[in-house]
Amino acid sequence: MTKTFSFVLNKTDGAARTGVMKTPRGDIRTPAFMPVGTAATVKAMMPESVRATGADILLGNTYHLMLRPTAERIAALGGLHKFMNWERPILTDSGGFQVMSLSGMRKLTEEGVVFQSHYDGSKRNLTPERSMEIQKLLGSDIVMCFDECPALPADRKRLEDSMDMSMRWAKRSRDAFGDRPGHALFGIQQGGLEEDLRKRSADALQDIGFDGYAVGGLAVGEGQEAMFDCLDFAPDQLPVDKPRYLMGVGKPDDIVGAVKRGIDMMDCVLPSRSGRTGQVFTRNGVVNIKNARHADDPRPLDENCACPACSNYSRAYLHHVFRSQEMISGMLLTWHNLTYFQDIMQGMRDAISAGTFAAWEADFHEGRAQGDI
Ligand code: PRF
Ligand code: ZN
Repeated sequence: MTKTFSFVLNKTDGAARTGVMKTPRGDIRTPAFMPVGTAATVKAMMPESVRATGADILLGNTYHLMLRPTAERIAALGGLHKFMNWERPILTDSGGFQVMSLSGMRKLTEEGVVFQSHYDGSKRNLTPERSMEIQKLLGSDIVMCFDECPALPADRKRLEDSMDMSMRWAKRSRDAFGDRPGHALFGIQQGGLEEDLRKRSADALQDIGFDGYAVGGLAVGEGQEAMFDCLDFAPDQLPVDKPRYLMGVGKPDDIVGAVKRGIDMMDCVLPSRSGRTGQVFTRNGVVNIKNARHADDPRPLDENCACPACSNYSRAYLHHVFRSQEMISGMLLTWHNLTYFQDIMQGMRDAISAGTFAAWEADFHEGRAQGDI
């Protein structure tokens, strides 16, 4: 097993890429989808079940874990992997994005951000240096720089100032991270939808030097078309030989469109969160299991899915347990959704390897209903 972090690009097909990130905790096949395990759990799933869906890596959150149970407590208990019983790689987000979307009162300065915990209202502080310290205490394999992500639309001056500050924070993150063999530090590109700002950000990050590069600041209100327009140039501004991570994306068609444009990894709460709200993603479109028309339906959710929900239960049963608010509902639907997302990733990896990505993509879009099925 490797002692350092590395990325091997195996094959490209158009702009789409397939390869593998090697880490001391195991390989991550790309394109990769990372299930979100915010509070040291992928909600409703045992870690071995998450693995069974095909996940090579999970995402954890600095923001939530620093507040509860605290990074120091997790470190004292042997680190996040041991704490949550997931021995494979973990990527942690750096906290700034979650502060902006979740915390109460917050104040942003050059130094960092002061905010109120959304759990108990207590006053907290996060800086690039503290974020690096927390992610080290957690034992994260892929550490994210501390950045600021403005919501879109935003005016150009705001995007530019924010991007410049994120680049200064990227340098401070790099300096604070130091040299940690086997652990990777990823920079985060910002700059909204502006091509020249994205380019300046990409160049600033490459001057500092990172093990991988994220495209941040997308999927924040701009819509799919604008996001794809940005992804038509943003990944190309980043190094070819390093992984590219699109943060917080997305729906199945967002993921496919991002991979088509040269993205290697993504994360999103959608498959797990939707599993708990009864929204099911399938090859044919979205199924809302709470809909009364499933009440007598003996068919599985998706005949082509090998997950436990589809192998062993009818839509009628899944409808019943959802309506009855039984815990197995969230468990089965999350398992299905995560399986479907991982099946898409495997399909894309295979197609890129075979040089048939365009045909795979056409097949993916064919017959998908826009509304509920
Ligand atoms: N920065 C960080 N985390 C993020 C984002 C970002 O821009 C996004 C944007 N979609 C999701 N998560 N640090
Ligand atoms: Zn299934």
